[in-house]
Amino acid sequence: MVSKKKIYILSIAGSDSSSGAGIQADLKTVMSLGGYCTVSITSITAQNKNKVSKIYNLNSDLVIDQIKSIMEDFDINGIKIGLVNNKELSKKISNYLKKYNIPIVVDPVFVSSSGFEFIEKSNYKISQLYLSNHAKLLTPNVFEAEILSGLKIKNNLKKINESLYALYKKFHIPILIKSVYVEKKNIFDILYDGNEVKIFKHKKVDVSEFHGTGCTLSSAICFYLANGNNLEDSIFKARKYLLSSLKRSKSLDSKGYLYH
Ligand code: PXL
Repeated sequence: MVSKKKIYILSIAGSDSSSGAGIQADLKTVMSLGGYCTVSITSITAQNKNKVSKIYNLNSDLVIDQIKSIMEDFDINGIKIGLVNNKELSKKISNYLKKYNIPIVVDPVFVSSSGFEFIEKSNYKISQLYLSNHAKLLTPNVFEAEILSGLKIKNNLKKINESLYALYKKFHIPILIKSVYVEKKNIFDILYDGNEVKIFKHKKVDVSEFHGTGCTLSSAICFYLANGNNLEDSIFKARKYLLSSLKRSKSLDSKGYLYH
C-alpha cells in the first residue's frame, strides 16, 4: 500500500502517552501507509486506555511556531487537525492556514475513549467552527455530532440524516459521522457532502473498545486525500485500512490498542 510519490502530512493534535490516539496514532497511520508525518503538538496528555490523568496545553505561539517551521520547510500535501482544546488557539490556527490550498481534515475531538472531556462544550462548538473554516471534511463520532448539531441521534438513520443536514448548514463542508450502530453486526460511517448521503458499511470486528480508531480513520482519510483521491475513495480506502488494523489487533490480542 506504499504510494509512489512521498506524501507529507502535518498533524496538529495532542500527544497520547499510551500511543493509542492523538499524534502517535497519526504518525503510525501515515507512516504505515507510506507517507511522512510531521506534527504540531497542541497538548500533552498523561493517559492509558482507562483514564486521562493529566493534560498540559502548550502555549499557542509554540503551536503556531511548530506549524510555521513545518510549512516553511516541507511541501505538505495534507493537514489533519485533532485535539485543539481552546477557541483562541483554533482561531489562530485557522488564520494561519487560510493561505494554503491543501486538503484539511478536522477530527473534532471532544472526549477521550476513556471518557475524559478535553474541552467545555460552548468553547468546543466555537473552536470547531474556526478549525473547519478551510477544511475539506469534518469527522465527528455520534456523540460529537450530537453536541455540534444540538440534535439527539440515538443510532437512528433518520435522526442521523437530520444531524448531517444541520451540521452541513453550520459548517458548509462535507460531514462524516463515524461509527454509527444502526444494525447489530455492522458499523456505518455516513457522509453528507451537500448533495447526497452516502453510507459506508462494514462488519463489526468483534473486539472490545479500541483506543485511537477515530484518529486513525481521519489521518488515513487525510493521507488518501493528500495523495489525490477524491473524498469518497479516500474514505473507502481509509476504512479498509482501519478495518485491517482492527483485525490484526484482534488476532494479536492487543488489549485495546491498535496495531497499525
Ligand atoms: O481519540 C481522541 C483523542 C484525540 N487526541 C488525544 C487523545 C484522544 C483520546 O484519548 O488522547 C490526544
